[in-house]
Amino acid sequence: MSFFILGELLSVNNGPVENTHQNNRQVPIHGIRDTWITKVNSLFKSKGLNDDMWDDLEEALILSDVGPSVTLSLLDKVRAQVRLESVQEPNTAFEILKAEVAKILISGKELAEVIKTFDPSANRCPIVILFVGVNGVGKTTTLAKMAHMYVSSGNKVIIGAADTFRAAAIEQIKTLGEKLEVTVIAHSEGSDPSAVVFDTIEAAKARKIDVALIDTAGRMHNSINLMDELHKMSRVVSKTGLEPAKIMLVLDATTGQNGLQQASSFLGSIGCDGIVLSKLDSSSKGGVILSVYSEFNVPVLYIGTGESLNDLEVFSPNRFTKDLFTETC
Ligand SMILES: Nc1nc2c(ncn2[C@@H]2O[C@H](COP(=O)(O)OP(=O)(O)OP(=O)(O)O)[C@@H](O)[C@H]2O)c(=O)[nH]1
Ligand SMILES: [Mg+2]
Repeated sequence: MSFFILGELLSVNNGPVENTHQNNRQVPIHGIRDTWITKVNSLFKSKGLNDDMWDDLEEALILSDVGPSVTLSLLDKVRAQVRLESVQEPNTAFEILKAEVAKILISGKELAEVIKTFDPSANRCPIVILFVGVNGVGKTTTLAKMAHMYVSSGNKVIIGAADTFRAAAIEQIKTLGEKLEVTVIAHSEGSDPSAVVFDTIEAAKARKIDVALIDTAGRMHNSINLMDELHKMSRVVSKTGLEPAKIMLVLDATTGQNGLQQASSFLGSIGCDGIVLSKLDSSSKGGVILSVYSEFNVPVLYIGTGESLNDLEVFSPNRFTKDLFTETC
């Protein structure tokens, strides 16, 4: 059986706009070879189309983080079509499932259009991006990866250390800034994060910077004060006369459905312009991408595939779907 290697599938050129931010590495991702779709494929092959198989399929999808509601809706559609067309062949049923998976992934907002809004050459600069999410999901690491990506494509970048909650966060981002040779605007621990945002934007305007990346403290979606603080940071950007800040929600792929719950609350409170799914290299459950697509009307723009600066890839649903199908046959 050929294996579906997510990292390789997603690191492929997907058109001129995405290419601006693309690194073209082919990354062998360890630990996620045996993904949900390979399990599903072998279920079809080994069991045939009996009740037992449909039950196992439901379980396999849920355990793979596809999520209960997406799983049930997918299976309803596949079974209805299998009945309608009197399908007997497991392979044909598998094809129907794959077609339904494809519909979910390509029904999201037009990715190229959204990616364009993050492209300095197509927008009024500086573009300001706030990285938000719960504690430890990979916000700061993702910010550094994106800084690296922007710098590598010839853009001028500045970083705002608006996680003033703990001193270690300020040191962490300063160290990354030194490594990237990017200026970091920082205040002291405990200071007002909105003031950091303001100073970062002033510096960005004065220095004709293309992109200002703002690191924010991890926060639980249900903390009203902390969510208000995010709103305030976002308002500061609008008041400076720039385009509204782009909210980049970082989601940890290893937290599966819990992460999705948190994300949905973030979206309900502050909204977001794009999602980065971090730590996909540590997750054997690629199915979470389906849940993100079908539950939120916000696209996954990037995926995190490791801890180093190069480990960020543009997520390409078309490519993902196409290769998913060919690799599992
Ligand atoms: N394997 C892997 N690890 C990652 C990835 N992204 C981030 N990490 C690791 O996750 C841990 C937390 O990353 P941070 O970037 O500090 O997370 P954060 O959201 O800024 O954390 P707080 O500021 O404390 O809320 C670090 O050990 C990172 O190296 C990824 O894509 N893959
Ligand atoms: Mg952080």
